[in-house]
Amino acid sequence: MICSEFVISWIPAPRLLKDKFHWNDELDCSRIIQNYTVWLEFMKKYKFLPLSGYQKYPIAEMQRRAETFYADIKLRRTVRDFSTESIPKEVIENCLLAAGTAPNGANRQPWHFVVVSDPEIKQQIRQGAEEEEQAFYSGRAPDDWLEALAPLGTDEHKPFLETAPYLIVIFAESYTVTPDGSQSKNYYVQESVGIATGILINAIHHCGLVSLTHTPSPMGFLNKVLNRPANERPYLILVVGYPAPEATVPDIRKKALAEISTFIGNAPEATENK
Ligand code: IYR
Repeated sequence: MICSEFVISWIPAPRLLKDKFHWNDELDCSRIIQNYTVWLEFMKKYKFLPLSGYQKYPIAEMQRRAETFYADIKLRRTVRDFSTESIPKEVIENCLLAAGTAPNGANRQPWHFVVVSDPEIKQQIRQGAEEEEQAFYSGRAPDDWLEALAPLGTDEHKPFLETAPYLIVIFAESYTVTPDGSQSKNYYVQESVGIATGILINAIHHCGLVSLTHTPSPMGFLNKVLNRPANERPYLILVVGYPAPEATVPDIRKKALAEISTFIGNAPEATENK
């Protein structure tokens, strides 16, 4: 027992030991020694680093940051009227680097971002999208869907696909093709790409730009236009730029906290230096 406690506290990431090798505090020394070889092999293969760069804030500061973040992000609006004004490529690059930090399944990072500023390709994307949208709005979409979209004022015309300086076409890698040509499975692909897209939208807003999540359906034409392989599925087109001076947005509201959340339990009051 003493031996087990010693080893468990001495070895980093005891949680991994417990989960992976089913060790627990009640194990005896012989079992630990038996498993220790396995552990050494594991440690040789996988590296762990101390958590660096983590920043803890005093509670008042934490509260202020939460308020400030919300005050800023609630100003984000999905915009459909874009100016043609260009934006620096480095800004897009940094926003993509931010998106690439997203938590994701087994760190497979199953996304690919195609950044389009070429007018000819933008024109082809607009043409492909408008063809699909035409079919959607004039028959494919059920009435209840069209009714739900009515407050947004959308239709089959997508001029922003040509006016906005950048289209970021986001692809989800349903599986990865390794250099030797074999396929390896990706995990939680939709969730992973959704989280990365959320960070990207946030980064773009943070820079003082606007975006539109556009999802022509189906989007298979994007593989052809952008020459992307079969393991990549179009996820959405993020239209990025400045709003047109005359841009308008629909008069819609976000749900209140009580509508979107349920708190269970009375968490003890937060105190400093715990
Ligand atoms: N893809 C179409 C329809 C559309 C669907 C949803 I759900 C929206 O929130 C907005 C639009 C279009 O882009 O017009």
